[in-house]
Amino acid sequence: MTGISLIGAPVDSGQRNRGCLMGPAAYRVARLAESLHDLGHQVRDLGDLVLPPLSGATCTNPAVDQLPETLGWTQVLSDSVAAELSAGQLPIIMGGDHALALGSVSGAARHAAAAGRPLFLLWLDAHTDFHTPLSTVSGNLHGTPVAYIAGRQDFDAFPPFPAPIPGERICMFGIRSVDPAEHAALLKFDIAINDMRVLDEQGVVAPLRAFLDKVRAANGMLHVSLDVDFLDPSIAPAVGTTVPGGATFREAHLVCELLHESGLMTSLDLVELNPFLDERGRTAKLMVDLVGSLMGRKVFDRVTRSFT
Ligand code: 4U7
Ligand code: MN
Ligand code: MN
Ligand code: MN
Repeated sequence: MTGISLIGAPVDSGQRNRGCLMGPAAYRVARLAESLHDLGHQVRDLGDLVLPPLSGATCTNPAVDQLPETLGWTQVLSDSVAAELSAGQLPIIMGGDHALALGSVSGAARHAAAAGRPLFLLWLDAHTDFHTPLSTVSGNLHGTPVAYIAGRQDFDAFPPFPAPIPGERICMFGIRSVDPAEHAALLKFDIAINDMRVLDEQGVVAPLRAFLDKVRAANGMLHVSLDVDFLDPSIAPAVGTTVPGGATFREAHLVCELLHESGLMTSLDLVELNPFLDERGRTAKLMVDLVGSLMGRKVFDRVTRSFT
């Protein structure tokens, strides 16, 4: 039994394709809390975070969109995630676009530093999200969190990232869209980038086990950030930035099942769900199903249940 805190983060400032703010409501409609409760967990829904008053922050890159909003979300998310971790809870952030990870991972990093444990990051995404506010061409800040987390420069408007995560502690899965500026920057970091080619050749098990072994050996904390576009758009259409060739239903469940068996995950982001683009709730339902696998549901239970 795990004490889980659901944190609603209606963040829509990281990109221009509006609708992610409806994500937390969609997870509630798809019965995320109830499904976790049925798995035997103690679940608290903390409701939705509220955007604080905005600063007048600006950026020298004129493309950057909604910087003050994203700064506000970063602050409240960091505080909320750090507080839940300190209270011994497993925070699950119901997003919201991926800009929310600027805050959620910052909160996890603050807590890990205070607890004297190293923080590891598993990034499940089609994209590397390794832009800085100065390198982004689209200006969409949902493409920047990993650069912030890894301690890259040029995040002048943001609070310095507490205890940046060294590349060796970051692992990506599902990558199939990297911009030239991200690619150039990634060459200087030792991040394990398991792109779709790696998953085609090796499957998910070997590379994931290798990473989880490192987390376990270091007695690390593990933040998992799950972007809907990690999944193939044919099974998860409710996302603004679809990229063909993503993880299949079984690959995604297997990742979640292995994570559950490891017992290592200490916080989780669910990001980029845009319910406005969904088909009869199927993406929201799939995400709730995947969280079920992450939190202990076995395929056998699913089979049994469909016969009762
Ligand atoms: B997401 C992109 F150009 N790299 O910077 C950009 F391809 O959180 C996409 O992973 C960013 O969905 C995608 O806008 C951010 C683009
Ligand atoms: Mn992302
Ligand atoms: Mn993405
Ligand atoms: Mn996206």
